[in-house]
Amino acid sequence: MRRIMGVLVLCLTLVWAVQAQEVKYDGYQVWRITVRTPAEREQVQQLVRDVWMVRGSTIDVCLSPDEQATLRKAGFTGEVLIPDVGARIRQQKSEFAPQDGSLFTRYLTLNEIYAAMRQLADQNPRLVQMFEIGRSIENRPIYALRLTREPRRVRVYRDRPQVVINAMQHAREWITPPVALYFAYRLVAEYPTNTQVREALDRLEVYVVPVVNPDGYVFTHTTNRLWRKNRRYIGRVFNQPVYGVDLNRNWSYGWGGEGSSGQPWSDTYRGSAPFSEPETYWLSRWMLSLPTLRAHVDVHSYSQLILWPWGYTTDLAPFSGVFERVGQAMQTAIQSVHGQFYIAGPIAPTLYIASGGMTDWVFGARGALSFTYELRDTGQYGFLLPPDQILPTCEEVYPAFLELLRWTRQRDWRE
Ligand code: 0X9
Ligand code: ZN
Repeated sequence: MRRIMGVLVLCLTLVWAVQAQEVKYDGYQVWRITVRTPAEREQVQQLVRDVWMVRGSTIDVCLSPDEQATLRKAGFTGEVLIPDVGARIRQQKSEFAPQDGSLFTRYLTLNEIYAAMRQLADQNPRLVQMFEIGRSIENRPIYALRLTREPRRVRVYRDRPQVVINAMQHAREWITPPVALYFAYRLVAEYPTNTQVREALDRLEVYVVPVVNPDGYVFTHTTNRLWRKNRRYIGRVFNQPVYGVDLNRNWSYGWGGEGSSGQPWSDTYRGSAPFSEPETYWLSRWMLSLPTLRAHVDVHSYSQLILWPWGYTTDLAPFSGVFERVGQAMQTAIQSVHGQFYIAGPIAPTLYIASGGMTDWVFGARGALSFTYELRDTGQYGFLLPPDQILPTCEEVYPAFLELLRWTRQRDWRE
C-alpha cells in the first residue's frame, strides 16, 4: 500500500513538474469561425478558453482536442488556420536564421533585446540614452530608449515635444518588440543622411519601450508560448494557482467597463483596481512626467490594423478628423513598402469594445494623439508569425512611425 502511495505521489509530482516546465499544445488547432449573430459569437466565446482574435463576424480560437469536440457538438465548424499548434511552436523554436549578426532575422530573448538597446545607447551617446522606467511584478527592469540630439545635456528638453512608441503589453505578440527596436536602430542609422530624421531628432524627443511586460515575455520563452498577461500571482481557484492581469485592461481611463473581465482566470482580467500592476503604474507615472507628450503608438499583433480612440465606447472621439487623416497617412506609408494593407479606424467600431486600454488613457488623460497598431499577419500564422516576416514587418511600419513624427513636428493638432 505504501509503495502504491509512493508511486502515486511520484506520478503527481512528475505531472506537476512537467506542467511547471512547459505547456504543450499538441493536438491544438486554430480555427476561424464565422458566426451569424452576436449571440453566436458570445456562445463560442463561452465555450472556448483561448480567443486569438475577434473582428466582426469572424472569430479565431485556439482549441484543445476537447474544445474541438465541444464546438462540433454545438454545431460550429471553422476553417482550420493552424492544424497543429504544438508542431508550429516546435518548428518556430528550431527556426534560427544563420547567425549573421542581424537582430531582425530571429526572435530575441529579453536579455538579447536589452543588450541590443544597451549597445545602441553606448555606441551613440550623442543621440541615444537608455534608462529604466520601473520594474515588473517579478522585479525585472522595464527599459526605454530616449532618442534626441544630445540627450545627456538635460533630463528632458522642454521645447521638444515627446513621442512614445511602446510594444509588448501582451506577452505572446512576439513581432512587436523587434518593430520598436528596429525603429530606434534605423532612426540612428539615418540621422546623418536623412533630413526628415535629422529634423525629427533635433526637434523632438522620441522614446521607445520595446518590452512593457518583461515577465510575460520571459514566460512565453520558458513555459507557455501563448501567454498573454503579466505574471501577478492572484490566488488559488479550485486549488489551482491563478496568474496574470491583462495590462491592456488595467489603465484607468474607462477602467472596469465593457470588454474587460473581473475573473482572474480570464485572459482579459482587468486587475483589482486601475494601475494595480507595477508595469502600468510605472509606465503611466513616467508618461505623466513628460511635459509635452504629443503622440503615441501602442504596438500589438495581429490583424493588420491602425486603431485610435475610443476603445471603451463606440462614441466618436474628439479630433476624429485628425485621427482619420494621420491614420490614413500611416496606412498609405505601410502599403507603399511591401503592399500590405492595414485597415484604419477607431477601436470600438473597427475591432471591439475594450475598456481600460492604454490608448484611451494616453488620449483621454494625457491629450496626446494615440494609436494602437495590430501588426502582421491577418490570421495565417497569427501570434506564431515565422521569423522570415520579422524584417519585412519592421520595414513596413518604419515609415508609418516617421509619418507620426512628421505630423507631430508640423503642428499641435489641438490648436
Ligand atoms: O484586445 C486588445 O487589448 C488589443 N488586441 S490584442 O489582440 N492585441 O489583444 C486591442 C486593443 C485596442 N483597444 C484598446 N486599446 N482599448
Ligand atoms: Zn495585444
